[in-house]
Amino acid sequence: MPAYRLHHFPESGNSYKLALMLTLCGESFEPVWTDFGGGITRTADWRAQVNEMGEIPVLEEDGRRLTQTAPILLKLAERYGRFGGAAEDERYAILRWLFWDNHKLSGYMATYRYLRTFTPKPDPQMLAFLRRRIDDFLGILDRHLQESAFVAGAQPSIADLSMQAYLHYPADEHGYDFADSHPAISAWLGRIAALPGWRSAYDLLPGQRLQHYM
Ligand SMILES: N[C@@H](CCC(=O)N[C@@H](CS)C(=O)NCC(=O)O)C(=O)O
Repeated sequence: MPAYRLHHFPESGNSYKLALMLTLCGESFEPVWTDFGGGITRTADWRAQVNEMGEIPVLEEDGRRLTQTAPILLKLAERYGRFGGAAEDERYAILRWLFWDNHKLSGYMATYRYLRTFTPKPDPQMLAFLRRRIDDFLGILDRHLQESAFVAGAQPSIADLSMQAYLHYPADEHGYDFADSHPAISAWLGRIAALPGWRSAYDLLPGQRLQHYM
């Protein structure tokens, strides 16, 4: 198997998606802490050297840089034969929820949590707009999980690993008490955390932490 290096920062749920997948597949990786808070991913140099899209995470496989968690998770699922779904219907469901997660759940939650908790003076109107959108997405997910143990069916998949990432962080960061507001999501997070080898982001991703303003 390749030697992995993961460019990350600990608060990055997107980085955590890959760290967790590798860990559950029994792999280790060299963590490369990135000064996201200091703005390095916005520099032309970093974009030229590391990721033209200006985003964390970046996963290096034997020096080859890969970006975008969804296709990376699909690639790892195929390589390790884990969390990729068995039947065609299940694989379709995984893709469907991965797209939804990237566009909606993770996309909005990452932005909301970052503004809310890790910036000194977030715009209240912006926070209210994002929160309304996330409330809708969480309602959709909670209803889905009332009927299904995992996102794409009875078995855990990379869609679960992707979608749980931003929701598993401490409640004081994202501002939701899921046990109270979304019991099916809360139970699902518990099922994922019970997977053998599961670890939290702050356990898996070392490095300097962002200032917490809340
Ligand atoms: N769809 C991307 C999202 C990556 C992403 O948005 N990463 C954040 C940090 S967790 C970032 O670098 N944001 C920079 C920006 O939006 O300008 C993925 O799945 O890898």
